[in-house]
Amino acid sequence: MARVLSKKRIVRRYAKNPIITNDMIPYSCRGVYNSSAVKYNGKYLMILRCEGYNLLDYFMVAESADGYDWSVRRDIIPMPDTEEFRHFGHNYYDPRITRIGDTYYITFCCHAEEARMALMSTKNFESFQWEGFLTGAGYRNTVLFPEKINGLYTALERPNSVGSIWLTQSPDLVFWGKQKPVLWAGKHSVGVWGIKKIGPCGTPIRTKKGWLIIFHGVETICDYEYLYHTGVMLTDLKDPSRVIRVGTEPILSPEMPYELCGHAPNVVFSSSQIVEEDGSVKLYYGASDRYQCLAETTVDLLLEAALER
Ligand code: BMA
Repeated sequence: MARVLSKKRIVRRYAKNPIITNDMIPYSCRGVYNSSAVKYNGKYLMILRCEGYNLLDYFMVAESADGYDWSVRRDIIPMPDTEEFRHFGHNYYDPRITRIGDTYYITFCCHAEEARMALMSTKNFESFQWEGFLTGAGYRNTVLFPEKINGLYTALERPNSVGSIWLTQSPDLVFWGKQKPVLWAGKHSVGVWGIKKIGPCGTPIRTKKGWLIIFHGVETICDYEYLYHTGVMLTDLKDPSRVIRVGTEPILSPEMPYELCGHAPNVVFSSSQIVEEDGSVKLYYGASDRYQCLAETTVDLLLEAALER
């Protein structure tokens, strides 16, 4: 039997998890999870995915001085008042924030008959601009790279039809093309923990060794129950569709009560991480579609998890 080194020591959960719960939200809210954090003007800001008791979604902004203790701003983020956006009612979720220059781009999923990805931007987290849809129907996860690659905006996306991670590029954030598969879901490409489907988590991290990409993998139990894990891979800096290595084991899997038991049991779902100047990483993740949590690691440990087999 092949001996696989355990990746459990890569990530350490914050002892005071969950860091944000529905009690902190001033409106009807049964869960706050899969939210996305960035550093902005020396502060930490997070766009929260909140879910009302009527199952409708809304986004709010939370603030923190240190990334651990959070307070929630009063107002709900106003969403675009366009006919095409109104079609989705209040079914939008899983924001992912990427800073490019002085603009923060927020990709998120809109769900009506099917899921499609949308884009908003902000420079100050007070007012938000609607940028339009990034995909047609059939996509649930898109995250932008923090810089243009070979002169083009670049994103990772997940077509639901194949449940795998693809790369797509655009000259203007409007017209997308040059799609290439990056990593297929499956036992041999990822491992049993990514057998059913996979999708990108937060903004890819540039390192000297390549793009460090955190992604989720979904395992099926008894053919019907889903278990969500978090893993890492490393891809080529010049051609991020070229995988250098996929970490064998997940770095985070549902184990704590708040991950095992919530509105969707057995889910850890990260949409963002903050890389500090000293190389430490705050990995924010949603737990069981109910709570917002934090785990800590470093870029070096994540690289080790991706490269060590
Ligand atoms: C995915 C998304 C996530 C959710 C996960 C587990 O398809 O909808 O928002 O956390 O399922 O329910």
